[in-house]
Amino acid sequence: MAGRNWFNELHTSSSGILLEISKPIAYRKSSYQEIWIFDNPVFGKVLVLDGCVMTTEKDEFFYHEMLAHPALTTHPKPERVLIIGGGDGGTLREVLRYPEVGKATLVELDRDVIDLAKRHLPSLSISFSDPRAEVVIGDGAKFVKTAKSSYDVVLVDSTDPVGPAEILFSEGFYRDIKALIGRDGILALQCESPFLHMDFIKSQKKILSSIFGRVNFYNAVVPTYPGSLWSFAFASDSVDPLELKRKPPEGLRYYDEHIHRAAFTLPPFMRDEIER
Ligand code: AG3
Repeated sequence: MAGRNWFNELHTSSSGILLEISKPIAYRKSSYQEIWIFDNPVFGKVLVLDGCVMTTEKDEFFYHEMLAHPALTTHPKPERVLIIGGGDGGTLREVLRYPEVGKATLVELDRDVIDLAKRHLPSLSISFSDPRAEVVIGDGAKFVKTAKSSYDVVLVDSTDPVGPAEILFSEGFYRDIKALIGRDGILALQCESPFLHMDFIKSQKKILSSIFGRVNFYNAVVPTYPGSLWSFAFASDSVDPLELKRKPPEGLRYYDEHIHRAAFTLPPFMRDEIER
């Protein structure tokens, strides 16, 4: 270990993740946060915001495929998609795999995240050049309050629910989204770790259930995230999350029809907490 450089992120007061920095790639203090990209021999380039690992080149597909595809395979006609956050571009790339999607609008608070992703994370940011992609630099919570268009699917690809992202897990924000997607729309969001943040997940279930007719959770493994098992919420009024309306696109590496079903099957420790 000596003579080598290490990054660590604490996930609890007494555990966390340790990654070697084989090469620093970029550092920027933006108006909102500290953005850091470094190289690691196992995970490739690692994107860190305010000390938290957001994604890595090698394991990003677990998360981005699982945030996007469950909603996109189950919506009857996903033509317009709204992504809140997601400045690295990974979720946008997954959304635009569907020819049905005519327009994907991504609302990111921090233009520096997009700028650095375009420079240093091309495998994630590749779809910013797609003509169907529209980028809005701004506050996602304000955007949904004043948006004029409606959407079929809304995906919230946020940081942890602290600081600027806290509002993206609030009742008011979800109500504004509900008004934009109507009865047939789907909201999917990243919802932290069932192993470490069960109370948070339960509180989200309560808030979402007061607004949407059907609220389900599903899980995926994300090797670099706290607790390794990550949850997502799936909310709508009319869509059955287990009824696939189309085949997933070719070339995915984590998601398929079988993973879809498996992901919505919650392990007992989580199911007991959530269904109580
Ligand atoms: N959004 C969820 C990251 C949460 C990780 N938390 C942490 N490391 N403390 C990721 C955005 C990627 N597009």
